[in-house]
Amino acid sequence: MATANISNENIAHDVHGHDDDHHHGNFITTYIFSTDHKMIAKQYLLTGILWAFVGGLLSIIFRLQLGFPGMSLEFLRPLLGDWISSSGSLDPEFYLALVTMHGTIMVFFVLTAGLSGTFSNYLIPLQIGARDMASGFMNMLSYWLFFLASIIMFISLFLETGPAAGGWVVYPPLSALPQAIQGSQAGMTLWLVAMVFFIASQLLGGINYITTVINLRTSGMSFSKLPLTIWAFFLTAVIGLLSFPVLMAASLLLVFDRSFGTSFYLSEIYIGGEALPNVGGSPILYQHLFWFLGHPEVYIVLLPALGITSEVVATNSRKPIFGYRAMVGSMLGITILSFVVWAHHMFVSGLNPFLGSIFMFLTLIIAVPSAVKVFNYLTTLWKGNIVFTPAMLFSIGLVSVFISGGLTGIFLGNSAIDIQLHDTYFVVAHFHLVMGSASFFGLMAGVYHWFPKMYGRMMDRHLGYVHFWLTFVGIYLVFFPMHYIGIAGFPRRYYSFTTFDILDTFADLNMFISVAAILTFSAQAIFAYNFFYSMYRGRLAPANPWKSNTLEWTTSRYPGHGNWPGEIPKVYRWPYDYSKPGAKEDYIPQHIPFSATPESNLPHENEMIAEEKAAAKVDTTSNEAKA
Ligand code: HEM
Ligand SMILES: [Cu+2]
Repeated sequence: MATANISNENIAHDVHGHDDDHHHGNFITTYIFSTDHKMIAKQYLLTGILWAFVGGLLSIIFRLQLGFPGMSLEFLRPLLGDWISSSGSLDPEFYLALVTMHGTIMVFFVLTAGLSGTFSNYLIPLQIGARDMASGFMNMLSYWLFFLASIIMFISLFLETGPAAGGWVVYPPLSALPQAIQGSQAGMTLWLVAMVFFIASQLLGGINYITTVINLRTSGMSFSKLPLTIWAFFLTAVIGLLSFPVLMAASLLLVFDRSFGTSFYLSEIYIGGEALPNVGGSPILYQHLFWFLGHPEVYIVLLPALGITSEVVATNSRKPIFGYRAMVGSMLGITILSFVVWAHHMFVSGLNPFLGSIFMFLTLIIAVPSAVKVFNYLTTLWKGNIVFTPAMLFSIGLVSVFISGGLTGIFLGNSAIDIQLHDTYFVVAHFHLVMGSASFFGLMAGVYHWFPKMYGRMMDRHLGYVHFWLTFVGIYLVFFPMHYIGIAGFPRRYYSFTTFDILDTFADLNMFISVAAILTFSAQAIFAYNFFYSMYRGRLAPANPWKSNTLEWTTSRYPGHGNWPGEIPKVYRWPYDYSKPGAKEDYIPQHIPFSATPESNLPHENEMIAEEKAAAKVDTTSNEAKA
């Protein structure tokens, strides 16, 4: 295999006219400092899976505390040492640190890097017909900056004072005052430094994705023929490029406040009876800066998952995606709107109620493009000749959790209602369904769908089914009850609720949630086994196992660096030519010229707008003449 790679590579390079000389195919340049987008994608995927395991484990630890408040956690002492107090319960400060690390790792390292990093890297060049990203070197740098960031964050777990404890949003003044709590000391500095590296990585990656999509599309691959995955990755990169720098600035200013005596976020503040010299800053400024990334971030996480779902649903319904233009339009709408709703996270920050009503209005408009997408998924499924692959189940599961979690967004978006629900478990339920679970399902759909391309082998579909059903049922069991305890007033981020009589009523439900969480987490072992076993022992994958139209399935089983050994295929049609009336097969890949399928060259009804229809008519007649 290694030799095949090298020869492919040489051919590719001759055709391509690369002048770089760094692919000698040795271990380091092939597997570690690789500039091949496919290898970088696999690095992102494996690192993402690793952090998903760590992040999940952290949540299991704090769920134990919440579900079984009286239980002795002594058995965790080998893992947690002094974070288990002498009474056998979890150290309260460490509880908050666990929540913080869980959120940060899951949002940034698993769902941003692991999901978007993997599939943007893997699919952009392969689906648009390019040999690699615009800059392979920057791409490699992007992965390694991410890796460095994640290691810095991880190391903070081993500090004597523990990792950052301030929630994934690390609001000042708590985060700005090292003397406030243990979790504001070195751990907070490492958190901020890690985020700066992570954002640098995201910016390098994003610039590459955008440049590649704009400049390196193969002949015929117009924007209107782009697979929806690529549209999603492209717009995700745009969102990231415009919003991440704001968090980078916010983090740097916070470092200044903490370490260099500035007062960006602090003013007139007393700690332990002592008046601090800070004047003129505002912690609310930080909230604005944070949520200017924080809200778009939820779409940075979600859009790629929605793109993957479009691809998987169309392929496995054997139908053209319904409303391609509406899908692109709604993603554009989401992209733009995601920048103007950030203050819906700040309804209780003392925001002027008039401003609140404007943000409420803008927030509720986002429901429109979201609903358009849901409608189009369902209409694509409607009367489809559905093939229930594991990827398809996870995609349908995504649509389900996206609806369930999206609906509660409409409640929260109303500023008057949000005042009751803010910082309760209702919010936790909302975002875990709509962001956490939906994106996780998108990640899984992507892995099951593209595994055969990435590793040349098939995953076991029966294990995939078991994995899906346990996860799907498990996720609802975990997050659905949270709505109820949230409406009843159960606050988020409380370490112990048993000291308040009123909260005692939730003990049973909390135990239920914890048990469900442990089972759902354990079920992921089935996936891990299937993934790693299939990588080496899975059935060899056929060239195009799902009979899909997109270009990645036209490459060889182990495409070398450069993707296509000879010329890059040209593109003639959009990616959703499934079940065309008159066609011999129920799919016609994008690189098949119209002249090869004259019997079926009339467009699907909803495929083209008027002038394109006219052009297509001319096209088909001339093709027919040729044929
Ligand atoms: C119909 C669309 C949506 C609306 C109207 C909406 C509205 C809201 C509102 C108002 C809040 C603040 C609640 C509070 O803090 O009290 C919120 C929180 C949140 N939403 Fe949404 N949302 C929507 C969709 C989404 C999507 C698609 C995602 C993820 C991809 C998402 C992720 C989150 C997250 C992560 C939080 C909580 C952040 C935190 O406090 O730590 N939301 N949502
Ligand atoms: Cu938001």
